[in-house]
Amino acid sequence: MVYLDSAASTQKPRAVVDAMSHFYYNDYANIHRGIYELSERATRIFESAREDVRRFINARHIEEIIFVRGTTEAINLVAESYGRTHFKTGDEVIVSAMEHHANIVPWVMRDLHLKVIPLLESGECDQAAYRQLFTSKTKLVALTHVSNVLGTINPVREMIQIAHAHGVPVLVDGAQAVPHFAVDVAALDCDFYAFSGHKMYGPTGTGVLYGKRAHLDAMPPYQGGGDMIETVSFDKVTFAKTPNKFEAGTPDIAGVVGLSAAIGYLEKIGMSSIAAHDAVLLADAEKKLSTIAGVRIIGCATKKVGVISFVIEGVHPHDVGTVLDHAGVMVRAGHHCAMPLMKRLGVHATVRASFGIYNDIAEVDALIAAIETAQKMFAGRCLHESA
Ligand code: 7TS
Repeated sequence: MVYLDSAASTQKPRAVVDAMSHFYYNDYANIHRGIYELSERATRIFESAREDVRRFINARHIEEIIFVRGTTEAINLVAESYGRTHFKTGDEVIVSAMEHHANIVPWVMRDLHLKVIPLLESGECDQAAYRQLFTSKTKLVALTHVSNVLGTINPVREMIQIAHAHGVPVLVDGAQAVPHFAVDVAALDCDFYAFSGHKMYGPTGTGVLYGKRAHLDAMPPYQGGGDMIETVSFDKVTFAKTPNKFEAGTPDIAGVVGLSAAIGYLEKIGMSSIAAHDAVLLADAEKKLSTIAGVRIIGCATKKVGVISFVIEGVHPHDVGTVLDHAGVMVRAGHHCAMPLMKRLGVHATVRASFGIYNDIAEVDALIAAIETAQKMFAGRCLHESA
């Protein structure tokens, strides 16, 4: 099995699975409500995971960490809650042309007008064009840290400084960044930062919204229910403080325990070692792919993570994916939830290989061999309509 689809979701280390089952077997109860020892223990474990996340992304305050289901929910939370008091129809949000649908659809659903940062041929944001997009109606910049298709690492720190100079806050979609290199939200000075547990070796159903405390304190709750209130009567409700205000209902308690174990696992390896390993795999894959005639790599930014998209002349990406699967090589083929980017690139789909900490050079070689097999099989014919 050669798993090259970590950008979609990572496999889980034993440390994560064991931490979750240990929690269920030994420490499990609902949190924030028990007066008995087991519930207090579960609460302590859950809240210590919040501190682990704070440390992992270098947030200043533990209250700035909100547990959500994933990046998608984090962005929807900002669109709904921050949006309720800050956006009106016709206001503008600046996004890039490389955004995942999760960082497009929530803004469109709020009737905001999207101003789009165009891409250079390299797959990088056109910074000169970005500077021109700000108007008096710009209410937010919502930008991916790393493209899930191109692998491009955006210079978010500089882009945040530009937005702040215009008095505009910035939300960063960090889904593809956090698994690959150390992220420091204090140094970035972003207003919001969203990421998913399942892409960083943690469990599905977990994710984080980081928000600057001043924003979160001023924002109305996202969902209503238990655990997010101070007092309730039939005609008036007062809300709990941040972060509980945003965490209505019973959360994925064991999932958060698993997320904390994933952080511990990554910290033990070291994010700089992870980034170095990623760079080796990417360089090797790019070198070998670029020597195969008929293969075109899409995205050649100077700074990239181990995510590599490509198309093969005369072979539909879905056919490539199928042949690769028969060879035991798992990649993603399709639009990668980035339809506007596909349009900009002039393709319907790409094949995407993405690396994780468990991949090695032999697996890059397996990918290359499987691509050569696909090319031989499809020489002169194509099952699907050609992209
Ligand atoms: N933002 C980016 C940049 C992503 O890559 C993804 C998921 C999301 C947001 C949404 O994350 P979720 O955990 O809330 O679903 N990207 C992909 C992918 O590239 N292949 O499958 C999912």
